[in-house]
Amino acid sequence: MSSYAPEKTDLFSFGLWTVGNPGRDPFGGPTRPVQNPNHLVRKLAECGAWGVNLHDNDLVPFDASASERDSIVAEFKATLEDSGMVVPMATTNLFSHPVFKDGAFTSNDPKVRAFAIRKTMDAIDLGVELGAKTYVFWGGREGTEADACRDPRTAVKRQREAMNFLTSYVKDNSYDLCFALEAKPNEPRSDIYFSTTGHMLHFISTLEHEEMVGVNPEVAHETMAGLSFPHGVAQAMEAGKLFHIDLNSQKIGRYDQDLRFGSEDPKQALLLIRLLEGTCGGERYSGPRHFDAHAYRSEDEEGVWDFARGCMRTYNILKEKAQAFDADPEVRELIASEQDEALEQLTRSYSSENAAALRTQKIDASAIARKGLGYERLDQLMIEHLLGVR
Ligand code: GLT
Ligand code: MN
Ligand code: MN
Repeated sequence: MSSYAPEKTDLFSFGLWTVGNPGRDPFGGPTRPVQNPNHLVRKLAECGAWGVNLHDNDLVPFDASASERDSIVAEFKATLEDSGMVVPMATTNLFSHPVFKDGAFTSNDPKVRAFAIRKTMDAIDLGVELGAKTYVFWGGREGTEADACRDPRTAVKRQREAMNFLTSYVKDNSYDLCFALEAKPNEPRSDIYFSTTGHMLHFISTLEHEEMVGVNPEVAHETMAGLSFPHGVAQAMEAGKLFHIDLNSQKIGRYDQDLRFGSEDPKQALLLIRLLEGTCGGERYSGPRHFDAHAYRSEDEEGVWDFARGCMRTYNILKEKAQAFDADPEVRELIASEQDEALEQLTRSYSSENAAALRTQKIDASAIARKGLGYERLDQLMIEHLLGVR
């Protein structure tokens, strides 16, 4: 059995905003001091993480002058260098400043939309300067309470215009950067546009440079919507669009909890890791394993590092369990599907001959229906692997 200690090759990353979360919630102020980004990077390196992600304003304050920006960035680059950490992903804060109270790219005010695009251009420059290869878009404020304020189709068009402008900006600057769109159904808005990964996948297919744009699904966000996270991720993978992933944990029907990875949903987390690590077949996901989560509000700084180590350790424990589950001969036997090459040939693609031949096939629906599938046994095996008795 391995020690489950994180290795650089695990590609574990955390946002500055995750381990830097001071424990604020809508009903109470911070319970921990705000930490310096350079300190967070050094501590993440000590914990065994590989990468650190950031919003523009996690590092450079909203109102910093150009020279302040440059000296902050220079110090941060030196810290990355010293600690051996990388910045795989960057993003823009388009939600904290009150100017974005009614959205950024979808706001009704053209000045707000222009400001959002300009802020994102600057933040893309910053991300690229720090080495980021993926740029995340989370439209937290792109939504409504009073839904009559705009035609939702206008919001879709405005979001498309912004994506087309910004992908062209990236190309024009010859940046090696792709975009990953992150969905969320609600919070902080009552209803957020493009509420699930599925909505995003279709939207991407309508963009000018769709090859540059994929998704960044988050466990908590799809779970809030009551959906299966592994199914959403699988659809993104099958479409070649899983460009990034936000790992955390969430109870269904709650506010966005962003809990320590695997803490509430070990079975769903195991199903997810089977996909990401390719233990159930198919291609392995080769991108960053990003933990977009934070420590409980009850914790002090030590608790924050317990939280960060916990995310990575749980991932590696579940990875071992996924490998063992998928290599278990009893599991393999239960999921081995029936083969009937001649029959499958007929339905693989349409022709009038195939359709006619299909009509002549003997298929005994009643006999098939009588046969049990053994899924109770299969699921029990998964539980036994999870509980450590197999
Ligand atoms: C914010 C949000 C996350 C997003 C981040 C990127 S910021 O914390 O809750 O889900 O991924 O903007
Ligand atoms: Mn997220
Ligand atoms: Mn979240």
